[in-house]
Amino acid sequence: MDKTDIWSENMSNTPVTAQPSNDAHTLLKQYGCGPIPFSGTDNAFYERHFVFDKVLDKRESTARDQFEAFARSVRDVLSQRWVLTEQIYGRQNAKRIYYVSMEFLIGRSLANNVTNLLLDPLIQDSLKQKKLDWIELIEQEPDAGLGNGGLGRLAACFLDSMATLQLAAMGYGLRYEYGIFKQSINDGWQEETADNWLRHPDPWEVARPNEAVEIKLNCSFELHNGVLRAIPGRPSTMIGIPYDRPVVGYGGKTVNTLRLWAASAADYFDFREFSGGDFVGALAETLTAETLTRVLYPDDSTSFGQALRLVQEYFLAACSVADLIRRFRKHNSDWNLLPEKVAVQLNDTHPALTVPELMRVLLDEANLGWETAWDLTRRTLAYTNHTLLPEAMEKWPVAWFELMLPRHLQIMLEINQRHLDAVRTKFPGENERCTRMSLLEEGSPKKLRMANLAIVGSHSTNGVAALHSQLLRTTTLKDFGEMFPDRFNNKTNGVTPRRWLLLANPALARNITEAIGDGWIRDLDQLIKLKPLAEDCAFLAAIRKSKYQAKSEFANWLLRTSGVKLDPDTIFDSQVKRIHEYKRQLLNALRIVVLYNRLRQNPELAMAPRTFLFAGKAAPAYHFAKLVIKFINNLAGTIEGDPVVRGRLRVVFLPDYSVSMAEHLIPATEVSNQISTAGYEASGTSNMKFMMNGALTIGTRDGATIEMAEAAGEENFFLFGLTADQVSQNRTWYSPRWHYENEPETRAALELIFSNHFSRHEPNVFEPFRQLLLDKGDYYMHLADLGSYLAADQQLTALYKITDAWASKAVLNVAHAGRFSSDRTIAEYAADIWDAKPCPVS
Ligand code: 26V
Repeated sequence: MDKTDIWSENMSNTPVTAQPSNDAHTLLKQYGCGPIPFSGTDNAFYERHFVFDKVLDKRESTARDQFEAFARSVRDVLSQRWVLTEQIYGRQNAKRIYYVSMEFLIGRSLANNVTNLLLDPLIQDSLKQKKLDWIELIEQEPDAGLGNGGLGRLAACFLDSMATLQLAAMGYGLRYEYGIFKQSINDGWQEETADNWLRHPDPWEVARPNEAVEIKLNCSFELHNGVLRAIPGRPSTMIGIPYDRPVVGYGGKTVNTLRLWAASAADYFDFREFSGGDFVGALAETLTAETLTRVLYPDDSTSFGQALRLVQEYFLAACSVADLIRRFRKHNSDWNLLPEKVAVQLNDTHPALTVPELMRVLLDEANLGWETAWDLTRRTLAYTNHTLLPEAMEKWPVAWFELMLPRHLQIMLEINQRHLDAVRTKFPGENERCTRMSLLEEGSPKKLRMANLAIVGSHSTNGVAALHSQLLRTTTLKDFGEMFPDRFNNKTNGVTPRRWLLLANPALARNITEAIGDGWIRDLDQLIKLKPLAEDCAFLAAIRKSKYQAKSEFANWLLRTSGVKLDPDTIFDSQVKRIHEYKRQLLNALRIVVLYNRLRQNPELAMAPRTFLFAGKAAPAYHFAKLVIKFINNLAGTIEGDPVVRGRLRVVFLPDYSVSMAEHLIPATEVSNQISTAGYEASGTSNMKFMMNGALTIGTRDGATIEMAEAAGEENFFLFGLTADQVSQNRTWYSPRWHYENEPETRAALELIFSNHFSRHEPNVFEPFRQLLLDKGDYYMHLADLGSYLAADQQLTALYKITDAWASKAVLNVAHAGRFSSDRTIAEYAADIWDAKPCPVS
């Protein structure tokens, strides 16, 4: 990529104040906030919210009231920029980018918005004046968990980068009343409870009932003995109400919008019907629509095909298409301009019904012919794939479309017919190819394949790291790669350095800024200037000090929030992510069992004291993943109870992993575990966050970890294990039993587990591990990689003893992390897929 137009334009585009100004009035004036003081008098920004929003005496306020007042005053500061941003986009008739995603894992917004508005100095003054505790204030805000994991957090990082790069972009998602479940641990087992994150009014969101849209389904629903049943042939309507949240670009110039749709049928209560006695039908309609956006589906690996999830997906697609078309029509009368003025990025196949929905609007509402509608649709839409796991590929029963969306089914069947004609023309006589490429999967029930729909209905299909994109094109989607070679491309993921470095790790951020200035915040490639400092003893000492500070702060936070005490003089070694077989938390646990065995056998053995940190949620129905959580907790308990190893090895499972927890844990981590079976982790993004926070990675050659090691030099990584090629070749002859029989440490670790050493009171609870690892062929090849994992681990702990050598590698990792900024990723999407230029708001 040439560094794209975006980059150069962006660089000349200074923020509201190039440097955070200490002069509060000047800064506020630049946000159009006139002479109102931020705090002080009763009429000040902060104080007036108690009186005028809450009708409350400030002295009677709770911590939550104070958070709301504070957040509302920050919102006041950004509001005029927010209005102006949309005005300028309209005035310029800018090309709009729409990022459509079922998930946005936003986390907390207060500190992030303050940072991006450059309000930090002002806020610190004001807090001092008011004797408010910043930490307590920001912890009042619920962590907006509207996502499962990587895919949802990526969407949130992208919003930050799109606003920072001044793109006329908007996110579309669903306003789930309940986000990802809260996880607690009971007797080692995961338990789930509802995440009622909207219990209190959310100070960021703005409801816009005036911009509500109507969505029609060809069936209704009724409640029958507590079960929701579809009634065919009786159409119903849902209302989508937009709730907007500000997305502040760094520097505070651009304030974009994340628009989340809430379903409602309240306005559609048909009282005539109601009084006529058919109140069950009317009630059921209300119930369905209002339940529709009630909860996020917490499964990120299996498409277990719940009808309600399909309706959620359609609802997102239909609301978003209606909204973006309305905005397009406001400034353009010629439908042919659609691809020039609108780019829609589909975050996985979850919003893939955007394809037939846009077709429907162009055919039935704009009255365009098929060829024109198809051409406009394809040139407007683009699709990102985030996984190769076959079980995560979405397929929906044709019968459900017959029932709910017959017009969409008709359109999809027509798309399929024309698509298969084209396949037959290009590959005459290849019937099997046609069967594989069809949007329809034969069988009972007959299903529609959403990935095929998204590829055929768009002009771009991208993977999220080089290896993943290559595997997509050459294996999983090989037929499509051959049919449409120009459509396939790679966009390696990135993460926003504002949240993940500047905000999360102030000590390291300060080190960096003191050494190279603050240009890195908007141009992360500037971190390369740190490279020569990897040899500078004073700088290495400063880096060690900031890491120790982050470790201590994390330990304090953990003690305060959960009572768990950590020793910052041990190595902090982390694996935090969704719990999944392919991510191999079990492999990590086996490594720890081996180390534990070594110490039990030889208590005199010199071994650096270590703290192994785990966090992550398992899908509620994923029994094996839940058993892994149980094992980690039992392992933690057994080690803690064993006087020989206590204080030398420590295992901690931190319940309820969230964006906020990651912001504390990642800066404190020294060793990042990225140990998926090669070929299965599409990209990974926590790997990048750890790297830019100066952790060293122990990992497999998978996803973006490969590119990270390439950037920093493999000598600065601890890579081990089978490559993706070897994994696919070894599939046929791999024998986990061979490892069990020939590797004494592997065998001893497994024997210890099977002897109930970690389950004295729950005999045989871990027997499924025997079946998985030994009897059923160990699909994810844990045993194949355990030996080399241990060898890499040995090298790593040896290096740790040489403090300068370790710090030097940490600096080299940070210095080469520039490429993993989501600014770079977004600049590539803008240049290669969206053809979008910045639209500065000035
Ligand atoms: C999958 C499914 C399957 C159907 C049911 C609902 C549902 C919900 C979420 C998902 C997400 C699976 C895909 C995913 O999260 N992929 C992750 O995307 C990250 C961002 O690109 C990437 O870094 C991770 O490697 C990849 O696993």
